[in-house]
Amino acid sequence: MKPELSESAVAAALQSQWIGRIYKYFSTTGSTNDLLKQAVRSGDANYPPPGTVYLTDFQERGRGRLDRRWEAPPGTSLLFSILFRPDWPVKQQGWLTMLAGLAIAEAIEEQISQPVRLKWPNDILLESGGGWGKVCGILLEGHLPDTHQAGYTILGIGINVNIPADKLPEAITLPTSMLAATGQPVPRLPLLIRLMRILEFHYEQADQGISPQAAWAQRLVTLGKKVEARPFAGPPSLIGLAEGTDEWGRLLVRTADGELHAISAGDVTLRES
Ligand code: BT5
Repeated sequence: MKPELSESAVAAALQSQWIGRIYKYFSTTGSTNDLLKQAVRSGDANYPPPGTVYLTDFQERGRGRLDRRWEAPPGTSLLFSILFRPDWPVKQQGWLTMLAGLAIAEAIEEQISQPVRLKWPNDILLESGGGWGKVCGILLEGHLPDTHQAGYTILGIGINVNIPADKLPEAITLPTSMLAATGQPVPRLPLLIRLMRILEFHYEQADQGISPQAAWAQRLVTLGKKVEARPFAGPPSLIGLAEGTDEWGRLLVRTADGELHAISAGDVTLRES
């Protein structure tokens, strides 16, 4: 039987101009980010082109940030990576995290009519059993241009679409899936097609210098809350009020001594008191 997300099925339904024009499906792989990175490293500045998508139905070594694991039973999720070659200033690369979160939130909302929120910096959340659960994570990996290679950024997306509640993986942040949150299985092809289209729109806006920050920040559950932030670089951990984000997507946390800290990468947990 032809897989639901086969190359011909995606080509026939495609709504986007350049994201997904080149699309490869793998029934199993290690990690789609690794596979696409290999293709980029063995290609040149023009190939594979921006918008190339590699998608799989199962990852043996799916990764989160800091080499954490990303786990999903076969055929239940959207697990894919997209290549970008933004010629943006380095600081603006943070816009990719924001526009990806925004696009994923909008695409999920379209399919299930349930509000989607974001947790700084890269979690996409759905209401599930009285709390916000992580339905999707994103992993951005990149390389700045140098004498040997053109710059690129790979956006890895893992969306828990039809993982049954009792098959959700062990996780730091409460995990959920679209199925677990709504009680209904969700067809994956329309979600993928719409997501590629919406992502393309937001990327083109950013390419024209229009910032995704305001729309992104509006969806953050993190703002106005007392948080514990563990930056990947810098101080080990700080507790304070998440006051806002800056134009590059850094989280601004005010500690009890009145100092404002800007965190560009890390983990955040909400504190009750
Ligand atoms: C992420 O990292 O959330 C990024 C996940 C990116 C996955 C995609 S799938 C396609 C592409 N290819 C890859 O190899 N990766 C990308 P982070 O914020 O560090 O969260 C990782 C943590 O999430 C883990 O340590 C677990 O606690 C938890 N986790 C693992 N699998 C999960 C799942 N399916 N749903 C919710 N949480 C999960």
